Amino acid sequence: MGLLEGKKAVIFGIANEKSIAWAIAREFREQGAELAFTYANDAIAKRIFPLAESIGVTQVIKCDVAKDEDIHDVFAGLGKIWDGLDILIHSVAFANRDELKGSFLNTSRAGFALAMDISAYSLIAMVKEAQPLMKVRGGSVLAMTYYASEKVFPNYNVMGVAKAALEANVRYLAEAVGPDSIRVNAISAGPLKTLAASGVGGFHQIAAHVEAKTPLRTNIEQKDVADAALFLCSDLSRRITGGIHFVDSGYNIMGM
Ligand code: NAD
Ligand code: 0WE
Repeated sequence: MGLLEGKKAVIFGIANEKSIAWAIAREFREQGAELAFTYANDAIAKRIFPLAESIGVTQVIKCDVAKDEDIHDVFAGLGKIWDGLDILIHSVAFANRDELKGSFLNTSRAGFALAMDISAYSLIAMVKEAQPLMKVRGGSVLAMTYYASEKVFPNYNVMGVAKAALEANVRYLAEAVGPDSIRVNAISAGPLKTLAASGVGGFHQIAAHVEAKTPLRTNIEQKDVADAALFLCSDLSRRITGGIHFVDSGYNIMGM
């Protein structure tokens, strides 16, 4: 029997077959969960529908997380077909490309607001709409973060500030929905070559650095994150909430 047998999960953030959220989706399906996907825009639709079909997922809903009404409609729709919701995966981040290079001093007011809105605020909006459905049986919310929230990484810039806000959101939300037996956690993943990491100047150098300097001397894979996500969204982690859990080959423990 799968660890997620009988559970219903909604997953935000699949763009293609390299997405962290796609690895999580496959793993959750193998473990018996019933899934719904959301996607940002029409450009992604042509990729996500075949992926969904390949693992028997029929609920695929358009949702721009910058829009309250889109988020509302996702959960209103799921409430009509599902008797409660057990799992919510937030695997979404965005900053304008020109904010992710050069000096942090050049961060614009609009660029700051956009990165915070899509990458951090959206978690609050989702949990607010999910709460009525999730409190039926209790549930687990999981977001994706990066260590550049805590330490300065070149070029990550405004995204580092947005991830710091996302991690604080995890703690505040965990307290806010804990009485409904809803848990909220984040995984802080090591660098992965996904769409969101493509075009990042020097990604190869970052990966080489991790391989040379981490305690485990290896980069992570999407499956490593999916396995940790399975634990954090299953009943095995029933008393774990509000935490940031590293899946990074141990990178975060190093000083020099
Ligand atoms: P990805 O590009 O596959 O996923 C990012 C997703 O965000 C995409 O599906 C994109 O459509 C979605 N998105 C962006 N703007 C949106 C909007 N307005 N509305 C709805 N969706 C929107 O890349 P990924 O690496 O799988 O990223 C997933 C998460 O993991 C992100 O939060 C990212 O910050 C985090 N993360 C990534 C890495 C890495 O190195 N790749 C490391 C740690 C954490
Ligand atoms: O969280 C991320 C990706 C965040 C991201 C990436 C992009 C690129 C394309 C957010 N918005 C955009 N907008 C775009 O237009 N990661 C952890 C991967 C990542 O992104 C970096 C990294 C790493 C690692 C950006 C700069 C430096 C390193």
